[in-house]
Amino acid sequence: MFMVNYLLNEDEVMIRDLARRFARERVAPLAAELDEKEEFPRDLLKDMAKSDLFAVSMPEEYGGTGESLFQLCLVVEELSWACPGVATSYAASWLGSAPILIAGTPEQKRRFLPRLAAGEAIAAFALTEADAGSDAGSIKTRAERRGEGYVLNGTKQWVTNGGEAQVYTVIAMTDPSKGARGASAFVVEKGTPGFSFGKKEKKMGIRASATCELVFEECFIPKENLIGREGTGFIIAMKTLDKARPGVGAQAVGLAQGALDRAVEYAATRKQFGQPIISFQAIGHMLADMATQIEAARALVYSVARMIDAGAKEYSKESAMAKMFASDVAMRVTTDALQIFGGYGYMRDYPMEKLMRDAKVTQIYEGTNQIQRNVIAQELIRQAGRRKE
Ligand code: COS
Repeated sequence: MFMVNYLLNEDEVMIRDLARRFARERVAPLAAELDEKEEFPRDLLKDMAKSDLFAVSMPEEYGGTGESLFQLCLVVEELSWACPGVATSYAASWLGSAPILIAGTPEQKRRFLPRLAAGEAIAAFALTEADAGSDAGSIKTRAERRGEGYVLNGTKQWVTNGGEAQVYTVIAMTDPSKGARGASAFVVEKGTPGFSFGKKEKKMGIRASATCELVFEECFIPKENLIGREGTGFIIAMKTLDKARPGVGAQAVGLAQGALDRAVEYAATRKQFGQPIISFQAIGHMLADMATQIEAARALVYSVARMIDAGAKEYSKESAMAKMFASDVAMRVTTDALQIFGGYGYMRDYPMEKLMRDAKVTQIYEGTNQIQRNVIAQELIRQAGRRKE
């Protein structure tokens, strides 16, 4: 695969190559079967843990390779080339860990991060509810102060890694009268009395990932499991999403690259009218547009991840751009790649229809692309206001 040179350092090349080898040798051969059976890739994740992939973007003092969102994006991109569902299960564990990384106390970090960095446990992030998707501030799950802790009641929906994860970061209302400012973040461990799992969703794509309801019924959580201060849960959730969205961008880039590579290979070998279809300008131009869009998306995702790693204080806008742009590219590229495969592309024996199904969710989850545009527009308005002052 030829790529623009992104000046990766030695560690980054090593991690990318490790993830690439794992993705192509171990994940790719299983992708169709995991999709067909809607099976969670437990064994693959265990082997990823053995290869230290869960240590990526975790602090060194807790067994990680250092906090680098850029490296996480490289791994997610490579896994997505092979199977976006497997990549989702992997990336969602980092998403679930992010509230602890962002706002956890040293004690909470000591308790949870070593297990997560070693891949002995995986994490999940629970914000969305049946009536609170884009409008995340209107969640109803309640965390009521009682004795030395809180009692959780409510249901979370569409939680990636739900049922499979051991560690859950959950956003719940401690003071519903305050709206978004009345939310708080908690860590809840699997097995806590009063915490159970509802229905496992049947999805259109990323079917190798588990998506499940979380049910809290009089679930007591010790106060040591409150992340940050009471009332900061919504902000922690938004900061988590700001950091995680470039990862969705990386997923979109990886899966789009996977679709392009397969389409080029197909177009170079498939003959019609006595010649490989790649020699027809109609196909060549489609491939050229696909390759260019992917490179533009990759450049944006990488530069936003680098910007965050470099310590930028404000990056909601750029993070939303990376997620939105790359996922829109992925949808277009997979649609065109399927078109190049023609009738074969529509058949489930070929990988195109799966990649197109997998691409769709990247425009929806971690904030729909309409919400990303809102975030970007609001920031533009804010910046214009600042310039006037
Ligand atoms: N970082 C820090 N603070 C943020 C923030 C961010 N990225 N986004 C919002 N806030 C703060 C606001 O500054 C505001 O604080 P004050 O109450 O002190 O003014 C508060 O949070 C509420 O923000 P806002 O008024 O913009 O919230 P809305 O109710 O309009 O909700 C959100 C808009 C942010 C929820 C919406 O744009 C969004 O992102 N929805 C998608 C949610 C999502 O991604 N869900 C996926 C679930 S996880 S897979």
